[in-house]
Amino acid sequence: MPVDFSGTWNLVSNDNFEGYMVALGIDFATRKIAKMLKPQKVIKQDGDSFHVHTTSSFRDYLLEFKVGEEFEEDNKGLDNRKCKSLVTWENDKLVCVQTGEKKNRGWTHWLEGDDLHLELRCENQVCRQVFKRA
Ligand code: VLZ
Repeated sequence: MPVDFSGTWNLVSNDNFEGYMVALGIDFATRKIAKMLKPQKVIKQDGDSFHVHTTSSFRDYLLEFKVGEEFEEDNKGLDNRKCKSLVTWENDKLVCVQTGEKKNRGWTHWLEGDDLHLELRCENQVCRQVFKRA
């Protein structure tokens, strides 16, 4: 696999995280805190096996998956809704479809220059995040 997302990444921009959180039904008080955060992502990639740890001063979220293998995701500490998740390669992009109660839920990761991009989707909302290497 040509692309390697491994590394420690710091959030530098976060467009419409608020809309994404509203779409997920995150309450007002939690949103107020969460939108101030500058999360860090620690990604460990071994071929198609991924360990993605999103950390912040408020909450952490750990996701482990293998590309092409569907798994149950609990979204613990986020909206806590369970879904079935499947991550696949679309060329050099890593695309996750999260099937469950929320329509059009998922995310896409890709590299652009030295930056890590993440698009988070839920219902009709799209959040765009950019990370730089720590
Ligand atoms: O990222 O699904 O990299 O899971 C934000 C933690 C984590 C801050 C957002 C607390 C996870 C927020 C985004 C409280 C509501 C996500 C995937 C792709 C991996």
